[in-house]
Amino acid sequence: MAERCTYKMFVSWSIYPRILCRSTCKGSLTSWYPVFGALILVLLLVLQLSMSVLLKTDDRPTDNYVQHVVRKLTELEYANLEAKSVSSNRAGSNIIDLCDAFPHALEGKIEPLSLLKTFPEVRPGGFWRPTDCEPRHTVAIVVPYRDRLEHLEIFLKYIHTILFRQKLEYRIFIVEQATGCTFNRGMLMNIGFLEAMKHGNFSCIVFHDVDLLPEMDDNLYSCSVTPKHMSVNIDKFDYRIPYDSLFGGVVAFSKDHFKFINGFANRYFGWGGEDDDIKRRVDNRGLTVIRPPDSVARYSMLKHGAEAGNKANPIRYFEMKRALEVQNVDGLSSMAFNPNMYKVLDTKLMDLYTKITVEIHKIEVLKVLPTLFPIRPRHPWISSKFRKFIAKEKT
Ligand code: UD2
Ligand code: MN
Repeated sequence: MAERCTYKMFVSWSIYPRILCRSTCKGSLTSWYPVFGALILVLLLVLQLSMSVLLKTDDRPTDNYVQHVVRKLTELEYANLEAKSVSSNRAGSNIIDLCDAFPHALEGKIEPLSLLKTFPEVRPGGFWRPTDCEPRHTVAIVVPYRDRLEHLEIFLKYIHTILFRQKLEYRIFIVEQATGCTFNRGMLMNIGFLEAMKHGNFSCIVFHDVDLLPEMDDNLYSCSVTPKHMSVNIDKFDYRIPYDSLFGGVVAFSKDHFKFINGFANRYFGWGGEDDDIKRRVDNRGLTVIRPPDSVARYSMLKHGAEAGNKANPIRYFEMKRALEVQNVDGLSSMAFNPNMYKVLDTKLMDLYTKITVEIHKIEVLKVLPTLFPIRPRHPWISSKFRKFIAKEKT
């Protein structure tokens, strides 16, 4: 009888309302309290365990771990490249080893301004390749430039040290825009790309602002399987990315990917827009952007103000709206279609770089594109100043 009562009580407590149990086996419920207590404790324990597994709050991989994974992945990537290049490079009898994917000379953090020195080993035109091993990458560094001599001098002395340590075959191209037309960073990059290809068969191109100095020598100036944004964390922005889709500063593209997206847009005159536009081009072609780990992608920006010849482009937001629509028209394709868009005035082999001076012809650049404002806007919110600007753009 006692057993039946206990059984009934257990079933009733767990399934039926407690009042039912009280009516059948009054008085013996208290003897089960320790068991219920234990059950509740076990339940709480299980709940806590499953929550910690689901939320994973305290076992996120460390930055070092992420770096390690990225490096392993990159090594795998390099191993594939190695298999290809070994067959082509080692046909002769003078076999030397491929340079390490992560050369031993890399130290991590460097003090930008402590490195300035001269480089007798760099060949005229800013060309260098290691002699003790076969370089894995052939890189063109393309820098858009006008009237920032102070920055250029610091940049050149500094960047060579890092590129030596990384055992790259490289050449630096400074693409200088002649006076007379608003600065056009995107188009200078395209010109740099086309001109660099005349000087060598570069498989990788790093597009680089002149005022950015890498703080870590293991931020590799080589290309990856997808386009790479290298200047993620800059001192000027407290080493935090201002917005997630940022793609300005320093970016690396394989030659094929750069052609695949049709290069930079040429239609951005003045400051801004061209960097967000190229990010849209990359996304539109289904390419993902990779970034080195936060602790590696660190840069210092040399101080500067806004230049008179590079005022903020007032129509950049309008232009960005049609970024995808004109992707195939505006870029490397239009430069091949209309060779009058620019003129190379001079190519000089300087001690530490190749200097390409170009003249950009704005009217020719815009000529190949559909008019941005086909109907003259009559909305009351458009100021007369802006109306005049649009009218000028149309001519
Ligand atoms: C941001 C971007 C830059 C570019 C620009 C908008 C980052 C870190 N930087 O830079 O990549 O998208 O906005 O156009 O995201 N330059 C000259 N002479 C001039 C003007 C410009 O040489 O008179 C060159 C130089 O290489 C310079 C670069 O163009 O570093 C970008 O111009 P900026 O430094 O004035 O623009 P900033 O720092 O706002
Ligand atoms: Mn800058």
